[in-house]
Amino acid sequence: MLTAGPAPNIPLADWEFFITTETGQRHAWSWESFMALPQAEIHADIHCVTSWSRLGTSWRGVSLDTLFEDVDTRSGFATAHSYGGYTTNVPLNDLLGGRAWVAWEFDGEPLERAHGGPARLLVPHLYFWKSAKWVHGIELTQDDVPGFWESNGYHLHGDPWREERYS
Ligand SMILES: Nc1nc2c(c(=O)[nH]1)N[C@H]1C(S)=C(S)[C@@H](COP(=O)(O)O)O[C@H]1N2
Ligand SMILES: [Mo]
Repeated sequence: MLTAGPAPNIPLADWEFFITTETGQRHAWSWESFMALPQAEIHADIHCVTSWSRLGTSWRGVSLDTLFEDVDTRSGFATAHSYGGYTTNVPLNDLLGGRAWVAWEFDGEPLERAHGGPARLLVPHLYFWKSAKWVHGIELTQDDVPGFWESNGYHLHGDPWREERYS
């Protein structure tokens, strides 16, 4: 599976990235404040659940560790929300420890809209449906709440090495 629905158009002036916690705290970054954060270069292989892989991809973006620095939470799970309505659930642990980014550059170029621009979640160690395109923010939850594909029979976790495809 690839993309559900049309690619939304988000002008940078309107773009924001949020993190909300279980206590209702909301952290948010404008494009400008997001770009002022430390930027990381990412080299990773990505795996789609329908069998294709792309090896040695290069990205630039902000580590979720950076975005979570001032976030105080006891939640174990996260739901990524995309502009356009797509959602996907990921254990918070999988987003931390240098394993997940909000990426805005691919192969040295701004991320194309078709591939999630202005910015997408990048979680290369899980199946690529977890890498939400046009990412808007992350909602922290106590329970693991199935997202779009997860509600349609795909695995809650999605580790390609364990072939966690379906639930
Ligand atoms: N917002 C959103 N993100 C999404 C999807 C989607 O339908 N909507 N599809 C996922 C799936 S199944 C895949 S394989 C990848 C495809 O990313 P690409 O279009 O850059 O190859 O995006 C993931 N992220
Ligand atoms: Mo996919």
